[in-house]
Amino acid sequence: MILLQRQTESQFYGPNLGYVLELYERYREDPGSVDERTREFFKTWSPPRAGVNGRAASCTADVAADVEKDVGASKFIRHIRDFGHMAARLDPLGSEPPGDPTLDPSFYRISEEDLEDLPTLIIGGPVAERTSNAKEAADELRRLYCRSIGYDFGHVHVPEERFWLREAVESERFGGTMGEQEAKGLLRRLTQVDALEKFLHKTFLGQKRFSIEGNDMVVPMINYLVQAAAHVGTPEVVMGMAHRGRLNVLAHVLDKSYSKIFGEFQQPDRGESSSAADRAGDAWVGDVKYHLGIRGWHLSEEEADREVLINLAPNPSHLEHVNPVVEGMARAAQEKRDEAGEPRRDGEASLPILLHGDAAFPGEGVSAETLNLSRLPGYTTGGTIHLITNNQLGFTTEKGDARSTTYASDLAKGFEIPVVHVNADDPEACMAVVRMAYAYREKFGKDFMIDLIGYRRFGHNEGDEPAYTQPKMYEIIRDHPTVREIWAKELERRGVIQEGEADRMAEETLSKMREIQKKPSGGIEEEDVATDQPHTPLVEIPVTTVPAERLEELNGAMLERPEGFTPNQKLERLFRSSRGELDDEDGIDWAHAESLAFASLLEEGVPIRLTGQDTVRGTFSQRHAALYDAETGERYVPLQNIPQANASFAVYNSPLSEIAVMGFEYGYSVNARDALVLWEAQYGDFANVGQPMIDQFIASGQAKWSQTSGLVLLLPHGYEGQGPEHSSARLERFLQLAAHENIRVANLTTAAQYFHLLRAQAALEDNKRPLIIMTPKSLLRHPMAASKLEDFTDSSFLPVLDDEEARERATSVERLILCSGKIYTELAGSDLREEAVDTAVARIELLYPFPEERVREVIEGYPNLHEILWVQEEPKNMGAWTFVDPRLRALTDGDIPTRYVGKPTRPSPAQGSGRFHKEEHANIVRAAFGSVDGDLEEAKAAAQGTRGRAPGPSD
Ligand SMILES: Cc1ncc(C[n+]2csc(CCOP(=O)(O)OP(=O)(O)O)c2C)c(N)n1
Repeated sequence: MILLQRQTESQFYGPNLGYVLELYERYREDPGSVDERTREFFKTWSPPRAGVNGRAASCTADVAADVEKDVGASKFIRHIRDFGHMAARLDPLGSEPPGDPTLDPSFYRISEEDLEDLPTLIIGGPVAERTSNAKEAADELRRLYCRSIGYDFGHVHVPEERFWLREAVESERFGGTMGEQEAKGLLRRLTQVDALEKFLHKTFLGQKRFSIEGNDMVVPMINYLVQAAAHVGTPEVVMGMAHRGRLNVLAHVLDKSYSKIFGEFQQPDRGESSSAADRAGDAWVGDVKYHLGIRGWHLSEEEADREVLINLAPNPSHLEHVNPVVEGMARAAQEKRDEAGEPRRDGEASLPILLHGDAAFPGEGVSAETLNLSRLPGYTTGGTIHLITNNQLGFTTEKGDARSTTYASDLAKGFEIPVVHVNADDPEACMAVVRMAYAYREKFGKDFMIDLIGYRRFGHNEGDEPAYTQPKMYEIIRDHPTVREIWAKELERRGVIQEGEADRMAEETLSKMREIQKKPSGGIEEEDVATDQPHTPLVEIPVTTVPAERLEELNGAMLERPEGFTPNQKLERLFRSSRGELDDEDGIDWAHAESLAFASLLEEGVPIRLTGQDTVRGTFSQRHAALYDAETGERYVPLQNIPQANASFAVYNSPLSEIAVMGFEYGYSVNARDALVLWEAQYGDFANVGQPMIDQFIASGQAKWSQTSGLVLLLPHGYEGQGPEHSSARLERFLQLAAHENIRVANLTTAAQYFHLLRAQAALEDNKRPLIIMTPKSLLRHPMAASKLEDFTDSSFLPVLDDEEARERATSVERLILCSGKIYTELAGSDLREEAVDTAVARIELLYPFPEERVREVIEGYPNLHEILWVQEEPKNMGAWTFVDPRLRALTDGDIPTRYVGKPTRPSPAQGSGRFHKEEHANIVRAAFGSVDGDLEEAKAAAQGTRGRAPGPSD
């Protein structure tokens, strides 16, 4: 209302006038609907009576009718701008747009003649300048907003952006008639796109290619984006897409040669499965050709020396799941990490482009999670260009069954992403839209969504008969001309090309393909299928000790606070007492060890990125990677400020997501090979919300695509009576996925082991592997898990920890308990252990790759063994039992019986009742140290005793 008070009547014009009139109308209908000050203002204000020649006439007796017209006209104009897309002709197959009654002036009881009487001032913007009355202006707006482009911006709340978008549309800055050269170039490109599909269709009959036909404009639109990126010197375009149109994108965006593409069709077995099988045993299993990634270079047309790398991410069949991975890759390319502090981000250093399916985008939750990352400081990539390849069908499913929204793109509106729907049969419109999208990203550094509405010429794949399910639609498609034909006709009409020229162009393109096909093909070239060493063996665990003086210095630096910083007193006291001295008798605890590992790596020039839910503080209040000034709230991150650091340290609380954030970190780790990238789950079991990322990328990315990652997953795991959730990080799942040294899986028991394993992970170079660590909860502060300074300075990571005490009396040991993780502290801390002089307790800290030799050494170190027990806290069908059992048997040739002590098989990982949990664990420990013959009975009885009981309260 300040606006109203400050301005006199004569100052209201254009959108302001419209706004005031609308408000005035509301006031007249219901004075209570406007605020007090506005009411006061309207008591003495009269709406202007507009004449064609501009200035308002003063209010007269017919003011009410005039006001109604003025307000109606103003509303009508606003609705064209906001809802014109409802009347736009967006469907190439000619279906009627839904329309909207508010797009007709009669809805406001005004006629076209009334509009002629009104000035353009009421419209405002560039259209007002080139028209002479409201009728002309409204016609112009209908031309802009209701033809083959639907601008859907009403949800954008930032005024500056909204005005920019409106101005862009109405000035036609990105549209207008295309110049001859560009128009011809576009015809050439569409001819190539069309010819490739037709050629593959005829030549390789029946082979799947997921043709792009019906959405051919995808290719020139992406071409434009790549060219625009090259123009401003963006070094990398990172793209994610699914199967649809991928071959065409490979050929005409990434310049993959026709001969290679044809070669793969000719030798599908070679292209799609294990071309590298000879070298890599049967580890490198490959992937189908429409999933493979590729990296290609594109030269800027204007400046030949400007190259842009186009990085098309490989993707699994799991639609939309590559989205966060691409975002992570793009972010990695945007950050400079070679100096201390936070990484420095340059949003122009990469351009992410995501292609979506019209069924998959609204349907798959990962789409929403990825959009939610777009403006978060730890995840933003300065704007992603999204393009829905909307063919109006998802396999056989129509939109009414596929989504609860009007448009396939509506999800984006919740994130205030501007949306433009465009008819894929109008090439000029499509190019205008993509230009606007790029310019918007440049200007605001935010996402933009293009909903490219086309159709699908064939079935879901080329073997499918679409007429079974969509007979009417396919009747139309059968006779529908291709966009190439439509554009060629238009250019003929404009006189840009001669009659017959387009046909000749098509014939030449096809015959070139025939020529290439006739030449003997080399088939697949090596770099297409394997960009990395597919099967580099793991290195030996390196030496990762750090001298005490260095650790002392780093520790001291981490305890420094900037001048004037007021720490939280309680936390500071805690820090000083527990982290002050490295060699005090309590030892170094888990989180402290982690900070020392990070500090030492930063000193060695290894950048670190650590994210997860509440990770900055740590779920268990253990980490405190950032400190907050008690008076100002200002944040201080010691690891970003230690003078020894030679690389960046990034730590972010993630949004409440698993799948998108895990995918993001995977992508980041793939593209930031210099960095140690860690994702932490709040509790390990929540990681299964991101299971597709684990299955499809982390565990198998290397086998399918030679994509290597050194991502670390930190998964809190351990049975502490907290209920079925919050206990298990599903260790068994990772062990089941483990093969050909694809990942490393650890279940650690000491702070020093954690320190060394983090450092060992950072040391991986060409042989990167994801590392899965079961991290502790109660062990974070458990005295048995704390380590002495010499464990950091003199020892490296040990895959197996033998029982040092029992080793002294090795010949008297008859029973070897093997275990992993937290149950060790229960076994080793038990009074029963003292008495069990015939028993040794050893820990397997690295479960995969299984440290066979070390385990053998431990077993052979006890020459009088009668039996080996595997003791675990997880139910029998979970944890590591089924993984270690055959391996132990193989190691001992069955000479020493191996037995299981623990819970029976169960459908749910943990007890609901804390009390029963305690009892059961006590029984497991008793059974483990029980007599050699009767050991299991007690555990069994304990387990049976709890079976069937009602679980206790849980969250
Ligand atoms: C996560 C997931 N669920 C199901 C499928 C099976 N599937 C493959 S394609 C497809 C339809 C996709 O439709 P749309 O998103 O419109 O893309 P289009 O194939 O039409 O381009 C389905 C359901 C899949 N690949 N991924």
